[in-house]
Amino acid sequence: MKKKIFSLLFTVLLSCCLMNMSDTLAATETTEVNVSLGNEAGELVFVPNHVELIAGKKYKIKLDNPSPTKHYFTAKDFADASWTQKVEAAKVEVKGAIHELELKPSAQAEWVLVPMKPGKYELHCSISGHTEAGMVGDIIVLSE
Ligand SMILES: [Cu+2]
Repeated sequence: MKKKIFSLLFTVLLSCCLMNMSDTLAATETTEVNVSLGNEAGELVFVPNHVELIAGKKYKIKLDNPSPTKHYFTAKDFADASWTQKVEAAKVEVKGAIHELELKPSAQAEWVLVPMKPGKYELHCSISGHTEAGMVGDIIVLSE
């Protein structure tokens, strides 16, 4: 019986902590970062292809695709090392784990997140041939 009460208390405490963490993160200032997938000339590039962020700060990564073909923003390790508040696109809000976003021509999406772990993370477009053609980049997360 004692054990049960203890584990219940622990669960309550733990969920309080997690909720506080989300609240704190949600309340901090948001820095906007723009990244284009491809360009109007149809080149297979990210613009910019190098992004520097600071761990623990909140960012709104605004993605757009000005090119005539569809592209992916794939950054799995970066996503795993970040806390995602939401992804917003075309009036839809997606919450939870995100690893990859697909943007059709002229599409836009906003990814609101807090990078949690310093490091160098790779970014690529996972459409066949695009990575090889140079559609790669890196995301550097600096410590606070
Ligand atoms: Cu691509």
